[in-house]
Amino acid sequence: MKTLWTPNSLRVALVGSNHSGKTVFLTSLLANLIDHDPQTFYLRGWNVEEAGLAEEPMDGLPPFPYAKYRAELSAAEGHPAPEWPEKTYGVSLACLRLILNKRHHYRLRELEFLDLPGELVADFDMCNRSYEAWSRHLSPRLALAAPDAAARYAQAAKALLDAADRGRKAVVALRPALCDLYKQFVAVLYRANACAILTPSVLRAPLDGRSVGRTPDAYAATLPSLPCGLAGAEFCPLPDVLLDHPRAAALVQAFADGYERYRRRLVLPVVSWLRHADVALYLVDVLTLLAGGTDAYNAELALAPAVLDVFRNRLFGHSFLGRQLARAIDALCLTHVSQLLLVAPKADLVPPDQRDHLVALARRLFRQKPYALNIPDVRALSCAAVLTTRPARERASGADRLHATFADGPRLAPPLQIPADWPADDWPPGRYAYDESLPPFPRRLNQPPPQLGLDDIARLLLRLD
Ligand SMILES: Nc1nc2c(ncn2[C@@H]2O[C@H](COP(=O)(O)OP(=O)(O)O)[C@@H](O)[C@H]2O)c(=O)[nH]1
Ligand SMILES: [Mg+2]
Repeated sequence: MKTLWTPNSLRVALVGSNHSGKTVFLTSLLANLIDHDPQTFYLRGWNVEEAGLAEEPMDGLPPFPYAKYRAELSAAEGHPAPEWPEKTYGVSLACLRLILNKRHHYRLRELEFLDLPGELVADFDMCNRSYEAWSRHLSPRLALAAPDAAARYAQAAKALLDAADRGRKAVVALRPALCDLYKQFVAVLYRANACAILTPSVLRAPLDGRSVGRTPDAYAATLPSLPCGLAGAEFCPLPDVLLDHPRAAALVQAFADGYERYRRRLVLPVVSWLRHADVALYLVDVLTLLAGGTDAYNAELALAPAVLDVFRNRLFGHSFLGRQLARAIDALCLTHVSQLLLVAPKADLVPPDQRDHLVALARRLFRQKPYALNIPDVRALSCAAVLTTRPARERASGADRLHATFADGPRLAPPLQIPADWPADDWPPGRYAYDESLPPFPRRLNQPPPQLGLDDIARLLLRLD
């Protein structure tokens, strides 16, 4: 028996906005590897001889709740109908060890993935910025997404400061009122489809896992009860006019303390794990961006550099020397990540002849030079982690359509025209609307879900090409 016993382990940074399909992607990939069927999941003639998922916490992170998600998707173990996994609230780690066999040649592989709430990505900008730098960095982006609300926020914040000044009240005491003002601004950003840049992310994925409501109205109703940061150490970005105001120094310091606690507890552990990744797998949810209109597109675009910077910058702190060092290292193009996979998910919702468009759109979102990065190998692909549709023909017109089960039952999906490039002109939300289908996960727990192109990605990750 020929065996390559050195474990070939690969750390995969699975990133993407909230709802881009990370948890489903990971669950289906694990299912297809753990219960590998060489007929449906092509690994170039390799078979999975043995697969084991670590069940203990690693690197201080809890294990990915694979069995729970698997059972949800399969309508097994007490779930009345198949359902997509619930929104992710915590960070967890999946570590899969595989023994692969091809004609008595053996390979040992180890894949590690971090599953995180997509909302946390909006906090990545904190990783190498002081509170003030973060706040100043954020302001123009927020203003771009909702200019009127941004101006109102700045005016109201300044009015609070002036009133405290006139009443000779301690400006530090304005903290809760300012956080409340910021939350009102956040409600508008949410309505403006700028969810991707909403930060601190606990405003969308609270640490206690409570649900925040998906419609703008339901979300706005939950907001007042959510802490803006860690409970007891709340903070929010401040308009520049306050940051620059000499009377606001103590307030800025108090927010900086809350920010620092939040950053150390929530952001840095995740970012440090991601920095040591070998492969970055970025789920670019092209379908949702198209459906969300220009604003959703702009929000993702604003977020992308922060995501990709994680793989480039180093944690050198805010000191002058630290910044110089980071710059020097940038210039040397040193990076751990050797491969960036831009993956357009949910390809099953797109008619087969338009799936190439998804790939082109995923690639073109990152057309700008700075994001071409210093990663040697950048590829764009599309996949459906779970294939929920099948081709069908519309009776009346004879047109090719897709059939799937939706919340209202099985039927044809609405026709969808994916453009070959991002629309040159503004496009409103809903122009490229699509319906979310339900998972057709087999009920048998050891039968992996059907997929599309997920095996291509598995081959890349397992280095079987
Ligand atoms: N049709 C289809 N829908 C998917 C697929 N993957 C994810 N989805 C949809 O995207 C939603 C969000 O997926 P999830 O993995 O929870 O996203 P996350 O927030 O990035 O972890 C799911 O509830 C599904 O509606 C897929 O492969 N095919
Ligand atoms: Mg998730």
